[in-house]
Amino acid sequence: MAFELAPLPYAFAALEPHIDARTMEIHHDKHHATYITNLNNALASYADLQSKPIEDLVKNLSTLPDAVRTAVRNNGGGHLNHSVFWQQLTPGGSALEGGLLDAVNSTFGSLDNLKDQFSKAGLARFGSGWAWLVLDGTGKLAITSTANQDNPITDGATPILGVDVWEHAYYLNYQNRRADYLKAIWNVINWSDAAIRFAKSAK
Ligand code: MN3
Repeated sequence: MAFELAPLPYAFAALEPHIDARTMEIHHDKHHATYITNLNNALASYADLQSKPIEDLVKNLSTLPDAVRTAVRNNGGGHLNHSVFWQQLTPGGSALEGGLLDAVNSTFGSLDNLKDQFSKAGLARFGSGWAWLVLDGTGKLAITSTANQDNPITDGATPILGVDVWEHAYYLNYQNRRADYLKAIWNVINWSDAAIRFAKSAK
């Protein structure tokens, strides 16, 4: 039971003009696919690990055999992060409503303030990584970022929204302008997906 690449839930061009079709095609069909290939290669002789959900592997990195821990951290993290990221984007975006909206207003004052802090976290991430809205260990919303393909679940937080800030996520359209990508992406954020993750995890 090797890990497999699920199809994108929309067409490559569906997020234009905010994210271009060529970027989505390369990002999904090449970058994400390569993380899965490398993960499967690393776990080729670990049938027990291949059968576990990817969240479990990334959450429990410290329990993995030394020989595969780094490969799971990088390539398993890449598989998990992108599997979620595709779900968190949707053509035209979707509205922030319900319990997550209330929690955002309570914690950040407004959605605009959240966007501002989130963008700052993404811009401050030197090199490659991700910006996140998470539920921290105490059940409070917080904004953070991680390097490379690290996922907040490894440190006990629950990701609610994650945005890829690797150059491969935006370079064809935005070149060095990560700030413009982080401004545009709010047009295609699927808050409904984030709200479901919040509802499952909020205490
Ligand atoms: Mn990526």
